[in-house]
Order: sequence, then structure tokens, then C-alpha cells
Amino acid sequence: MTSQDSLTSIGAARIAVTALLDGGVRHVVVAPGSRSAPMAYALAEAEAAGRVRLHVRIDERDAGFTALGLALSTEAPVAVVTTSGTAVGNLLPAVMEANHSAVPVVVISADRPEELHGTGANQTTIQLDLFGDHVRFAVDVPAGDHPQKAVATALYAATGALEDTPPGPVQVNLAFRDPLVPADGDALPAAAGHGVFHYDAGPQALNLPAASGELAERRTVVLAGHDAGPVAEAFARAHGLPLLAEPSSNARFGRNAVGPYRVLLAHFGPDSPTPIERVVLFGRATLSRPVASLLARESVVSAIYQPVPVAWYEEGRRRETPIETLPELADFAGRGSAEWLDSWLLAGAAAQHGLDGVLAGEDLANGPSVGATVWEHSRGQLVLGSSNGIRDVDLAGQPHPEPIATVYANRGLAGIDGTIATATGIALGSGRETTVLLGDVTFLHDAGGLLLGHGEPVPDLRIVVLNDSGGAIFSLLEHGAVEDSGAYGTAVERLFGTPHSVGIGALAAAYGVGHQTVSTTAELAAALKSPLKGRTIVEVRVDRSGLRALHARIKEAVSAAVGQVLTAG
Ligand SMILES: Cc1ncc(C[n+]2csc(CCOP(=O)(O)OP(=O)(O)O)c2C)c(N)n1
Repeated sequence: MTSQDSLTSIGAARIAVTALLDGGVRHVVVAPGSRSAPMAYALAEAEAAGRVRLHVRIDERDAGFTALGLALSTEAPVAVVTTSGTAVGNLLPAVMEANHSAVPVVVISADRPEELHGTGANQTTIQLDLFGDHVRFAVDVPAGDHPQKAVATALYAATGALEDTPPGPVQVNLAFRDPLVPADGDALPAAAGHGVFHYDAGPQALNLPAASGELAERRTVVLAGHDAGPVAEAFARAHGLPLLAEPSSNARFGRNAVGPYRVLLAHFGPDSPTPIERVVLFGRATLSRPVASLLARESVVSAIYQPVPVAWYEEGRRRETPIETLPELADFAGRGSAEWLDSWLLAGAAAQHGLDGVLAGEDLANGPSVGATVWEHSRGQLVLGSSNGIRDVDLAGQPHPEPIATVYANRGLAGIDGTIATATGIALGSGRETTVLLGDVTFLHDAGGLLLGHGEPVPDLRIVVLNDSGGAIFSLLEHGAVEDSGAYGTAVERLFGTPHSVGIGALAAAYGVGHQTVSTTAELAAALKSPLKGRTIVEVRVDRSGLRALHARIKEAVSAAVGQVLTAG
């Protein structure tokens, strides 16, 4: 392109915005900055025309996670715009998560023009390829060049239109040369009112034809990991198979679902009279060691239903055989005998009874009872933070007969970062009531995610913080035993527990968010049932010192209860 037909920065930005809108982008998260000013002005024009919804965030890390959340709940590509320099680097955690969870986040990083690179000019660095293999596509658009093709190709790649490539994040690095402001006489178009771009699929269930009686009877289980979808439930029901579903599978419901399956797997182990023979995996299972060891069992043959390319593992790196179609999967899985399904449902009911008995004996709330309560009262959308919260629901959350909420979790990399921002984006994208359950360390990691500037859209978001003053998960891992041994003194608590005494109520007040403290599951249930408008924090104060012992008691009670029914059978 010659200098005569070189575009002005605002002209290039308007073309880029049009290409984003043409590619289906309806939400853009914008972080403030000078180099990205042309994009900001062009986006302001588009918003005034009612064509896009903008969300302004100061912290780019939160901008990235907000975009991720918006993309998750709208099931559409969402752009995030930053200025040059470290601003772009702050997007990395959200881009990494979007990569592994196949979410179309479109990074628009503003850059300095080529003549300023390498000169020591302010806020100038290497921005293209900053995200390496975490993006499906990255392109540089030099200052003055026409960005339409680059943006269109990026959207194509982000939404999974490239062959054999799952959806995922992309980067368009747009260099802008001064002037970075609109021309004299340019102005916002007459306001057409705010566009409302909500996408509301709601929780779903579906039906599959009953399995043919000619299929072999097999002791198969259906394992529904993260993002398995309702097809996993329908498959289990159609084949008469037990359904072992993680909370963020969106398949943890229905008559075949076995809630506390995690504590039952050993009862159907290789040495039991009725060992599991086959596993059909939908989605990605990440939550528990018993499940990981089930998938590693020599005696178990497993398949994964994979109709489209996925981003979370590399071909040939897992034991399960990938199967693309449901008829082939049906042949592999066979059908469950009435005894096989009944033994699981019976054992599941006994385990739930044992578990509930232990929890009922506790006056104050604890992780598993909070997980069970949040699950029981969930509606709209539920976001589960990493660490114990999602595992507590996996252990203690009773499957509902029908799906009652759409469940989200950042299981791509299971980070404890950006959870408030992700939940905010999820809530804003659909406009539905949303509850997020997270630990106090996860909450504090993203306290900045509470920051919404004046006039920014406010989500209906209930933030349930399980505050046990530190990270409890490590005490349930090997580190709990190291701590109990006393060999490392207080180092385990300091290095893993990370205790603190931050006043969450004071923090909430500083950000202008409602707050209440509860300490029993009855109080929590009341808080969950109350109507929600705007944002509120429900802080559940719990003591983590007895958590290891509580889990041991649960295990014991479950084993006794399950042992009885399985022996009786
Ligand atoms: C970004 C990131 N940093 C560190 C970790 C490691 N990590 C996993 S859980 C956890 C502690 C979480 O504590 P909290 O949120 O209070 O939940 P709890 O363990 O008490 O359930 C940490 C630091 C991580 N997963 N992600």
C-alpha cells in the first residue's frame, strides 16, 4: 500500500470495528489507553448506533476474563481491546484459559507504528506472537493498512471454522500512527439506544432413542466431565447406564445420575464381584483422583465421544479411543442390565444417605454442606470456582431430576485467577441471574474484578465466598499429612494454607457491593433463595482446621452404608 492510499488511524479502526460486527461480535471489553484510542472512538460510534455493547475495565487481566465469560454465555466471539505494552501481557491468563477451553476471545492489541519499534519509544515492545501457541491465529496489521481481511480471518479462526481446529482465542495486533483522535467534525451518531444482546439458551435436556436390545450387556459407566453437555445424560438414560457427572458437565441430572459417584468407584474396582468393564467419557474429567485412576485402570476399556475437535488434549496422548458418532459409541458402550444400573443407584442412595447423615451432624457450615446447598438452590447460571468449591459440589450436590441451571467453570487450566471477572462476564452476557461459588483465596486473587466504573452495566451476580481464611484444598492433599506429621512446623500452613484476615465485608463496601455473613447452611439457603438485583456477596464463614477429619468421617460413613447395600444385593 502506498502512502497516498494509507488509511488514517480512525479510518482503519472503523473498518476493524465493522469487520468485528460483521463477524458476529456483539460485546467488546475495552481497557483505556492512548494507542488504542482509535478503536475506542470507533467502538463508541458503534455502541451509540446500538450495534455493540461495550464494557470498560481498567485492569486488562479482568478485561480478558470478562471477555471470556461473555463469550461463554453468549456462545459468540467477544473482543477485548487494549493499548500497547504490558497491557497486552495482562491478557495472557485469560487467553491461556480460552485456548484450553476453546472459547473465542478476540484480542485486539493496539501497537505503535513500525518506525517506533526498537527506538526505545515509550510503551513499545514485541506484541505479535506474545501468546505463542495459545492463539489459533495472530496477525500484525501495520499502521495505515486495511484491517478488514485480518479481522475477518481472525474471527473465522476464533469460531472454529478452520478445518480440524477447535474454536479459541486469536490476536489482531493493530498498529496506529498519530493522529489517534477522530477528525474535526466527526461526532457520535445520533444515539439509537443501547443494543441489548442477550443470549439465553437456558439449561437443556434431550432424548436419544432407546438402545437396541441387540447390543451386548456390559458393565459400562458414562462419565461426564466438564462441558460434556446434556447428550451424556441422554446417552446414559437410553442405554440404562449409570451416569457419573461432574457439576460443570451440564449433565448432572436425571434418573441415571449417581451423585456421590466419586466415593463409589472403589466399590466397583477390579477386585469387586462386579467391576466396571468400560467407560464412555463425554467432555473432560478433571476433578478427582478416583476418576483419574478409573481412567488409568488396566482392566477398563474406555472411549471418548468426540464429534468435533477439542483443545484440551493432543491426539494420541490419551488412553481413550476417540469415537465421533453416537451409533459407534452405542456399539462400544453396549447397554446396562437392570441389575447393573440398580446396583449403582442403590449404592448412590446409600452413599448420599451416609454423607447427609455426617453433614446433618455438623452445626456450622463446611465445604461439602455449602457445596450441597449452593447446588440445591441453584437457578439461572452457576459458576464454580476452582479448588474445593467445585469438588464439594461434585461430592455432595444431589442431582436434580431436570437441569435447573447452566453451569460454568474455568476448567481449561483450573486457575484461581479471574473468577469474579469471568462470572461477571457470564452474567452480563445472558442477563440471567448468576451465582458464583468460590474460596476466599480465589476471591482475593480477583478482588479487582469487583471494580465496575460509573455507568457500566451491572450484572445480577451473587458471589458466595467460602471463607476459611486460606486455601483448604492442600490439607486434603498430601500436604495435610506432611503438616500433621509436624516435620515442617508451621511452614505448610504458611506456604500452602496462606492464612489471612482480610475483611471481605470492608472490601465489598469499598467496591459498593452488598455483603452479608452467614455461618449455617440454613442461613445460606435463605440468602440463596432471596431475590437478586445487582451484585451481592454472601460470605460463609467456615473453619478449615477440621476438614481433613470431616472427609475421613464421610468416607467411613459412606463405606459402611454402601458396603451394607452391596453385600445385601
Ligand atoms: C492462578 C493460580 N494460582 C495458583 C493456583 C494453585 N491453587 C489451587 S487451589 C489454591 C488455593 C485456593 O484457595 P481458596 O480459593 O480459598 O479455596 P479452598 O482451597 O479453600 O477451597 C491455589 C493457590 C491455581 N490453581 N491457579
